[in-house]
Amino acid sequence: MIIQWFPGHMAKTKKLLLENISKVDIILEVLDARIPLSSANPLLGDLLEGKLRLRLLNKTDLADPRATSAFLRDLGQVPKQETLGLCAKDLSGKKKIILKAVEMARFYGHKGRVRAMVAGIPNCGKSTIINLLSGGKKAPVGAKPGFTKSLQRIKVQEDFELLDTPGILWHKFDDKKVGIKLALLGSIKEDVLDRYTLCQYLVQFLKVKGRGNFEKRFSLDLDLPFQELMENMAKKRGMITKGSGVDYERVSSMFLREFQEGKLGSFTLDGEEIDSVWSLDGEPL
Ligand SMILES: Nc1nc2c(ncn2[C@@H]2O[C@H](COP(=O)(O)OP(=O)(O)OP(=O)(O)O)[C@@H](O)[C@H]2O)c(=O)[nH]1
Ligand SMILES: [Mg+2]
Repeated sequence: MIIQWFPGHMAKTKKLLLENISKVDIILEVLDARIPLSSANPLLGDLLEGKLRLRLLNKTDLADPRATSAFLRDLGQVPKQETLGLCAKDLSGKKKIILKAVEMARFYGHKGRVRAMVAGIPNCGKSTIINLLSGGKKAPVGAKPGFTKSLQRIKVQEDFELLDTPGILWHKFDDKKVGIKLALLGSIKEDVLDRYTLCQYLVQFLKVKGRGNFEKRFSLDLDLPFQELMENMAKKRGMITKGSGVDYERVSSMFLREFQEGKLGSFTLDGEEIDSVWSLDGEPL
């Protein structure tokens, strides 16, 4: 498995991020509720230097609710940091975020309008959250990682304003398990990891967590030898042709997409409980 990263890009991203951090009072750090640990950037704390930080566990609609509650409880126990669960597609999130951000700022003595910016790794929902807060169409939303480009301030209400441009955080790539989880959820550019192999890891995961949903959806036994399983999925979805046979690339993409969109259930991929039953060490079977 190859995971690539480009140091030049990272240095530029970091400089921009530092510039924008200096313009705000609070950072809204977006995490994917399905991978609250793997979608966090451990270097962000050093860059923030005591700045207020509101962590938003986004996409809770796609995560295991029990795991989300546990993460919300455990992540919020730090001074100057709070954590909120959120589905950015749900309009009620707007009020929750602003209330909490203003409350934190007031608690720490900030008197004027609270200036905020959204930050997070690719595809965690930054643009969707900016749109939710601004109520406008200024920040483009896209399904592919790395979509956001643009910059301005949006006055959301008298006591709260937001930078239109999110801070892009880079992934922590030193841990192979983190890389696999990020790729499974579509947070790493698709061509970085081989999708067929990713599906092998996904099958391993579903065997311990989501067998029922999968077997019902595809009417297939998850214990079939992997290649046979993929072949059968391809047949069911018409991704097989007489001339060229099974289109493994297409069936892999479909499988991953359905998992990412929650069609196979609501799952959390981080945490001791899942780590103890889903081994990402070594090559997939
Ligand atoms: N189900 C669900 N989907 C969400 C949620 N938030 C965002 N999405 C979807 O996740 C995908 C990525 O969202 P974006 O807002 O574009 O993410 P981003 O962080 O701006 O991504 P980049 O600009 O690529 O870094 C889109 O397809 C959104 O519709 C959520 O709370 N629940
Ligand atoms: Mg974006």
